[in-house]
Amino acid sequence: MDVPPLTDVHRPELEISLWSHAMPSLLRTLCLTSLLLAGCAHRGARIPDTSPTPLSSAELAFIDGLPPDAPFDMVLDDTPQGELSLRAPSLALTVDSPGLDRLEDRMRATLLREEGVGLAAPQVGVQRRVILVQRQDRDGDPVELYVNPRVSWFSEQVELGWEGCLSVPAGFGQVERPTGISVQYDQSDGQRIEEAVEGWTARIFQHEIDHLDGVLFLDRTVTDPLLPKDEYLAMRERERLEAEQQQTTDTGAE
Ligand code: NI
Repeated sequence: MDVPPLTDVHRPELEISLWSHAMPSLLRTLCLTSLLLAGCAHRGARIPDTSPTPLSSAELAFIDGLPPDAPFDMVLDDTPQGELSLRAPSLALTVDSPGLDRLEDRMRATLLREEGVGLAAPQVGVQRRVILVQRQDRDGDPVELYVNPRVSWFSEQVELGWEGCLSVPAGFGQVERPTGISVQYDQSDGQRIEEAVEGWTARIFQHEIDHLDGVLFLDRTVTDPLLPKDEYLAMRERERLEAEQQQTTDTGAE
């Protein structure tokens, strides 16, 4: 997730491309459309519910193609790879899979370079249910890795908020999302735990977990057309200055 001013196979790719070639385009479109509609209609839907498997030799070769401190290339939505990787559901991963540590290192290097607050593995070409989330609700805003995350509960209360995406260069848009969630994920010791998350961090979790089901914020935004990045940054800067001025006025009135 990209919000700079707010602090701000079994190789899946091969399977998908085989699937893509083998299937007539109309049928393919219908399948993708159904996946997207399913993703939109049921916020908590996980598609598909696969058993976790370790990274394949082809996935490991891709991850180990560069050193652990080397960022991945981002998969962008307006490219042929983006249309497949970003729109396909990702597979569950075993938490003790060889290579997960290198995947994490390279994803962290990517998030750092992109100055984002969250990243999902399919955004770097790895079709697995793995995300990074900056926990702005914790001291020091640590970036943490989550394996097989799933939202198990959504609050009825919702709010609009601006979102961007490292895979969507077109711009930013407002998305209505529940303000609180419960998220389940697998810990490294194999335990599956559930945690309540609120506010901005809950929004990041929802955005990243959407990626694992092939859903982009574009599917949920009420902003049409998107606000280009330079205009978005200018708007946030204006808001910041206005808030500062208001604070000065308030202080002067005391
Ligand atoms: Ni994103």
